[in-house]
Amino acid sequence: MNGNKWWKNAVIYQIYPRSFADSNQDGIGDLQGIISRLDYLENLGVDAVWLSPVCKSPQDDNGYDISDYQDIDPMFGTLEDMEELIREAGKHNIRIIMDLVLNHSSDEHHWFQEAKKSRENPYHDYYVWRDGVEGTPPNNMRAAFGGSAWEWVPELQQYYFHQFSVKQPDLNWENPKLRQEIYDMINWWIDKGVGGFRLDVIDQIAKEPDKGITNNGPYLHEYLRELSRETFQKADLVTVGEAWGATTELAKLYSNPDNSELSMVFQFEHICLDQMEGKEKWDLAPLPFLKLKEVFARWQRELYGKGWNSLFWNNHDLPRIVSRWGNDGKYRIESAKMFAILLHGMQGTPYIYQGEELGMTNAVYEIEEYRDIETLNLYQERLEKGFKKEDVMDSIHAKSRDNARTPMQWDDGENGGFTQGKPWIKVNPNYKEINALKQIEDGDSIFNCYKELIHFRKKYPVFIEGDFSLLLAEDENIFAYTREDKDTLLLVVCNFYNKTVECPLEESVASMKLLISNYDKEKEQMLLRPYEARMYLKEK
Ligand code: TEU
Ligand code: CA
Repeated sequence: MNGNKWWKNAVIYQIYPRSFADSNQDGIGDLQGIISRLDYLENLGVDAVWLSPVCKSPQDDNGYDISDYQDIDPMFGTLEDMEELIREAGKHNIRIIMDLVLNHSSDEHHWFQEAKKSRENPYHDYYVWRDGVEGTPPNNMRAAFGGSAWEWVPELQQYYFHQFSVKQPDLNWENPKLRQEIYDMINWWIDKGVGGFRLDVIDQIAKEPDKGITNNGPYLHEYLRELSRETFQKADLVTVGEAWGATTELAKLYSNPDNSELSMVFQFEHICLDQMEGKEKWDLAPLPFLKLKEVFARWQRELYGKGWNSLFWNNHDLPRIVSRWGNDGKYRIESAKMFAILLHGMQGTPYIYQGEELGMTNAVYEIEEYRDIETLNLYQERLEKGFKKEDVMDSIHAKSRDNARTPMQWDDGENGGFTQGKPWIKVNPNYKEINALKQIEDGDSIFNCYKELIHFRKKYPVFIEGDFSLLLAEDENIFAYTREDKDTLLLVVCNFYNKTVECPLEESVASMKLLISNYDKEKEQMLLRPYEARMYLKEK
């Protein structure tokens, strides 16, 4: 049972290794760089670190194309460095969570190299092949990074299926031998002492391309239960699946308290709200605020006692929240703290993406400065379709994955202290203003706000098990809710916008103590300044 699992009161920090800290000045972050920053992570107070993929990879999709699941890419270090990281992190009470990319491998993985030798090769069936004729793919399914999802291999007179880039052929989960190899590999990592796994696009492993099915295939939960039984359940791990297609109903299966599948999933209902309906993320639309509140409240309510939520605003695929829905100009500090307070009061396991705790912002670059395969392909594709360059750049500035991937800003030295070499992607020029060193020393910084929130989550059990109620559901500016258990009441009140608003909760807060806020603590009347956020507590 998932009753008192450690990850229920944990806060998890995501590292994008190539952009975190560079130890050997080749311009790319690495494992020794992470080891050198463990004190920083311990100071922040996080319990675990999820590393985006560090396994061997030709880096077509920055490591989400793995060519050897049991080795480390030389760009990041060695297997010994990884073992050292697990050990050293352990000394700081930090567990290491690895990113498992199980929907596809790299085309340079030896399985695929074998698979394309002949139809009779024992590895052929590890991938998804269909017969056909050149120029006429089996159907018109599209890959996430542009183009057809089918790639022709003349030697075999067959197409293989890839939901992402051509260099990321989909694995065939129908094959029991492939599944067994995956379990053996996972158990090998468990034996090395990892604390858990994040499972990349896990809802896409049970695809059925002949029926046009990508996610939520009919055998998905059967595969997950087998995977969990053969691996995760043998150890006290946290597992979080990336599931763009999750609904609350599905999330109750994934995160069933009987521990039969995973600990929790990342779901993206809130994340997808600011795009035009039925269109792509690049087709920008204003955030529907009432809907945002409804989505959070529904996930909080429906998973209560029946599953477990993950809580996040950011990851390596998403724009920076302070630029996206906050204010990265005059109210950057206030709005960054507002997002922190709003999220950390909810039920679930919070994930902080590197730099979020500093209020790092989006990058607004020329196209030449972008590195992400998704962004670069999109740019070409839209220009060819006749979109105006300015419009395409607006979309990229708003939504490019590289917004999250610019180097971590450690101090105001060269390249923000990330590297003394040439960084693989341009450092955001605002590093002189926004950096870790400056914020650690400043008691009022965003960093210290996160630190306090993490501390409160560990101090008061109401954060973990308290029941959630949304307040002022129809209010156009304020996001307010309570959490309640038999001993404690917690109240979170946030002004989501850049204006002063009156808050009709004067009576509710009268007997409560202000735990944390993002403005001068003295002002007690219920007039909320731009992006003002307050968290109150009452012991009953
Ligand atoms: O992302 C899954 C995914 O669907 C993304 O392509 C997402 O849709 C996109 O970034 C938002 O536009 C995961 C990883 O997080 C991502 O980094 C990988 O590129 C992708 O899987 C393939 O492994
Ligand atoms: Ca390096």
